[in-house]
Amino acid sequence: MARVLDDGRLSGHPSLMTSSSPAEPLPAVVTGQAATLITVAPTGAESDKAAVPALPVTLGELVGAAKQCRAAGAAVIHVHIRDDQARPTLDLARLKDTVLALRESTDLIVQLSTGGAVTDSLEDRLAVLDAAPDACSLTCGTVNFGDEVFANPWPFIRDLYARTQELGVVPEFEIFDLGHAATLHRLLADLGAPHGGHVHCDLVMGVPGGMPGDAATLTAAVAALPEGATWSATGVGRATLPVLLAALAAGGHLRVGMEDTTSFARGRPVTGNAELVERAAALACLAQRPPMRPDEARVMLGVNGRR
Ligand code: KMH
Ligand code: ZN
Repeated sequence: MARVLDDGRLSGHPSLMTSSSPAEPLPAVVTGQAATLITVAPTGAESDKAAVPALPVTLGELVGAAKQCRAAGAAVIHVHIRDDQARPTLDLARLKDTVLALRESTDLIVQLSTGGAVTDSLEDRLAVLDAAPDACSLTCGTVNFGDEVFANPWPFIRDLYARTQELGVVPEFEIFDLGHAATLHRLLADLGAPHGGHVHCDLVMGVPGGMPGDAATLTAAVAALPEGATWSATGVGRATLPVLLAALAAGGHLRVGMEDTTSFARGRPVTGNAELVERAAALACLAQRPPMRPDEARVMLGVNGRR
């Protein structure tokens, strides 16, 4: 298995060693190349464990996936949790236990989802921040979500953002559509900079009802972001690879994981989150932008030390 070493080098994957060194790519810190932040979204709220047995749904499975993904090159974990029946839940005690367990077993930045499932109440989604994660997702508008609606009304976005500022949680602004970028500008103009002072966005592309996952749309979305913002991109389902490649080409960062795709290739189910991170890390190394370590990501994102 290819692994990203602590200094950013890729080991164990000779076919992907393409830098000036014949053996291994030099770390970004030596070459001065920009590094690639890789976020893993291992679970999500949509896939069914019975249909996707490799989906991590218990705390043990989640921690195991987190460790493997860290070794493969991830620096951030975007977390949704499940109950004992593997159904999505926002149970606060479980969320707190999850944050602690991930902190104890990895140095990943722990980003809790405030999006939850489309059936979750706005109140429960707001309360996620009480689990004291390092970071959280913050979706910047309502979007059709397949046959459902992922509701993010403006007053909720405002309240959630104000609460991140109060509690010192770093938000990642989720952009499912171009109008969400306009809402992000409005939010920053109304309430000021996020905790940590840096704006980081994730373009979620290819959701049925949101923006499509192609290079032209990615370019337009990036142009609509606030100046100085960094961004990653996520392609859902068959948009996974086009978005990953377009994001690398455009200088962006990456989010991958079984929340977004359960197929590694046509007809070949994903066997675990680590192989998605491994593929992203290998492509980032090919692009001579090796994976960023969590400590480097903390600096970029303005995430403080452990609380
Ligand atoms: N599960 C989706 C309805 C987020 O995590 O912030 C929303 C979602 C976004 O996954
Ligand atoms: Zn999510």
